[in-house]
Amino acid sequence: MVSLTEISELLQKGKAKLVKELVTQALEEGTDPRDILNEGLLSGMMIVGEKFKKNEVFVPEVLVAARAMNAGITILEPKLVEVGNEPVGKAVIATVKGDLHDIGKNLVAMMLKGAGFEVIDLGVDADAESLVNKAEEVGADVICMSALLTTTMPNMKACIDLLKERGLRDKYIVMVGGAPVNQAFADQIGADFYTPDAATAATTARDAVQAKK
Ligand code: B1M
Repeated sequence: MVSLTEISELLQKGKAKLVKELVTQALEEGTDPRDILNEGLLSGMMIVGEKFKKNEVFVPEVLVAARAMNAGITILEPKLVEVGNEPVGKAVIATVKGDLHDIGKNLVAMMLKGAGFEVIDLGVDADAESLVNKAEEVGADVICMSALLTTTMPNMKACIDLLKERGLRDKYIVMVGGAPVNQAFADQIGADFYTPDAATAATTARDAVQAKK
């Protein structure tokens, strides 16, 4: 039986190939994919984050751990995504301008797909213009923004301000999240929803779109 602690430890060491192998094996053994995600991958990344904060590891180590995390997520994705029959709506998602962290954003995108959304992912470092323009172009229902840096959080407000400026604010459900973001900040910038994790983001988005229709 694959130990989830071992997956976490291999992720911390950046062993992408082994993480991939053990995640595959754990799935074959019938381990719940959500447990592999939470107790294996995410718990490993949390430890890396703590060490990064204390200067016990540096950017290169964090990068290889992030690669191992993505390798594991690629294997888990089909199991985590159970797309419903009816398309729920369209969501445009990005990590905001100046911010290159994409692991959490990718998880939110994956869970949104699982909740039945068509997801248009603008990647990282997306400015307000590109988010609003893309939402208009595709006829999105939801705009989802992720930020991991306190310095990039204000760029979420820039997007909401641009929507207001163009008279489009009420057209979209605006959702924000990421480690430094909280409900108070979401209220302050006028976002519709803050959610602490990817799974809650997806169910909240689905409920909000259905309530608006
Ligand atoms: Co960076 N980094 N990083 N980093 N990094 C943090 C965020 C930091 C907290 C580390 C620390 O000091 N402890 C710190 C920020 C401090 C601050 O702003 N207060 C930091 C820093 C300082 C930096 C650099 C400035 C370092 C440097 O260069 N000196 C630099 C900035 C680069 C840039 O963006 N311009 C940098 C770079 C990097 C790497 C490139 C090395 C790498 C990113 C790789 C990648 O993403 N492809 C990296 C990583 C991996 C981290 C940590 C260790 C892990 C982040 C992560 O992926 N977590 C992070 C420490 C930490 O957060 N504890 C850290 C796992 C992920 C699943 O969680 O993204 O929070 P998260 O997503 C969660 C929820 O937040 C939520 O769902 C997910 C869970 O289900 N969520 C949403 C996310 N988005 C959502 C949107 C929603 C709803 C929920 O609605 C729309």
